[in-house]
Amino acid sequence: MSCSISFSKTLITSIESPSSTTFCILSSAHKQSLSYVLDCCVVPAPQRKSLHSEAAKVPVVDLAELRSQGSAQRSVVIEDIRNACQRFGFFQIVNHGICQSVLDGALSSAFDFFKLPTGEKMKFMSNDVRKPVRYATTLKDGIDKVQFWRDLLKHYANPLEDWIDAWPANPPSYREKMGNYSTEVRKLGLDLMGAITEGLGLGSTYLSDKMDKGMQVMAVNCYPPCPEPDISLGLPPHSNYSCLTIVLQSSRGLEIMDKDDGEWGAVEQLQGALQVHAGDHLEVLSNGFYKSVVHRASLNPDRTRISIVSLQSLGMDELMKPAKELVDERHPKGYKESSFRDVLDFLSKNDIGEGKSFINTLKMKG
Ligand SMILES: O=C(O)CCC(=O)C(=O)O
Ligand SMILES: [Fe+2]
Repeated sequence: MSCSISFSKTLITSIESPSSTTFCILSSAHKQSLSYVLDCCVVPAPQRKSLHSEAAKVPVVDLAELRSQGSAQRSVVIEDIRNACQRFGFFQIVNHGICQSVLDGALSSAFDFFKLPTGEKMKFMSNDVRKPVRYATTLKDGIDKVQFWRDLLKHYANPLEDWIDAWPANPPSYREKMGNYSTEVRKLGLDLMGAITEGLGLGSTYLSDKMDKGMQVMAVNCYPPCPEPDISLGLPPHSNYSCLTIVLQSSRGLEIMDKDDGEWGAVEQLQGALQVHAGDHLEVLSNGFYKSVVHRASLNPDRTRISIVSLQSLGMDELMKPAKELVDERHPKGYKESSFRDVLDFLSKNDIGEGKSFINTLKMKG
């Protein structure tokens, strides 16, 4: 989309879309300076976060033994992951092997990027979900009916050498620090996918080649402090389209929906831990044995929150389908096959803020 951008001297930058309608760009600095939430950011009452959401009782999996092939403890970790995926589609991990300095480096480079002047960030601004590097101030600027209280920097990361030169060169250490984290978290994601396919009875190398060559998308979210966190949201309820998502956050803010009773629960912050989401393509692979976790980002009045989301999937045109080993008379094939490109087509045509979900388009009627 080509937009003509005009920088007003007011708090809110306006941008003209091809249909010539002017809309607001509320970048993180703009949002931070507001003492109330603009009408365009008020989410409809049914979507708002619950005033007193209970803590979600999600498992914490200790990965220390994951890398010791053949040990009894490794089987316990595999079983813990299987149970967590089946019950919640979500878990936290400790002893994941990524040093604190790499985690801190990624978070500080993200904070520094969002502190840059709006004009610098706007160089990457686009609503084209197919762009390998893109900046936005909600989901899709000028298109979303409700604007979400977040800024986003999204970039592809695998193979790193193909993409890193297109990442922001400002702040100067961004590429190095985010690159280090992307490399580490990708390896961790491959190990976890091995553990997940092993837990499904498919063996640890079932998808390893395809995942190794697959997509890695880093979604770096910045949620500024929000003066009215009860009527606005950082991100609306959705599930992630990837196989696996690993999230590093600076402070708490994620809420997940319990698939059994539909209740929302706030995920506790654990120092040094990472969060793992089962995505839509894992639900497909498992033929519905695992369900992708529905989640949303809530806001707080006091501090900026950063989350760095690593989405890992098969390659752009590689089809994900239910594993044939998991399809039988009692468990008929429940999902159509689809690729990452199909996900992008879906995202370009649909508004997840309106509750549209990719996985629902794949479900086969029994
Ligand atoms: O901020 C978070 O914890 C969640 C972000 C998220 O759901 C996403 O980027 O898909
Ligand atoms: Fe998400």
